[in-house]
Amino acid sequence: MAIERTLSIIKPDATRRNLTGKINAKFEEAGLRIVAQKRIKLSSEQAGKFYEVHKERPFYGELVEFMASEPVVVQVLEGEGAILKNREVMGATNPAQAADGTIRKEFALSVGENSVHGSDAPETAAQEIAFFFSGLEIVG
Ligand code: IDP
Repeated sequence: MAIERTLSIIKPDATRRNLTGKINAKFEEAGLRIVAQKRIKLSSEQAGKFYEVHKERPFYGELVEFMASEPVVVQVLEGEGAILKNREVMGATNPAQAADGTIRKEFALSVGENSVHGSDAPETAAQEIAFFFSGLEIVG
C-alpha cells in the first residue's frame, strides 16, 4: 500500500482534558508518524470554512461553535494507507458505536465532542492539509 498523508485534528474536548499525548500515542502505536503538528485557536470563520461541506447539516452551527471554543491541535499523519488507518484508529463518529481500543471509544464525550477529526479520502486529505500547513512545515 502507498505511503499517504492525512490531516488530523485533536478537538477542543480532548485538548481541554489534556489528552493530546494519549491520543498521539495511539497514532504512533498504529504506525502513523506525526510529520507536522501545531496548537492553534480557530476563529468561528476559520472553523466554518473548514467544515463548509457540512453547511446544510443540522449540526453545523453547533460543530463550528465547538471547534472554535478552545484550542485544537492540527497535525499531519504519514504512513502506509494513512487515511484509512487513521479512520480505524479514530473509531466511529458516534462513540457509542466505536470499536474497543479506538480513540473515540476511549475518550469521546458524545457524537459532537468526539475528540478527533480525520480526513476521509485522498482529495479531502490534500485539501485539508493545505488548509492548515505550508509544504515547509511538513517534515517527513
Ligand atoms: P467524521 O468526523 O467521523 O468524519 P462526519 O459525519 O463527517 O463524521 O461529521 C463531522 C463532525 O460533525 C463529527 O466528527 C462530529 O464532531 C460532528 N457531528 C456529526 N454528527 C453530529 C450530530 O448528529 N450532532 C452533533 N455533531 C455531529
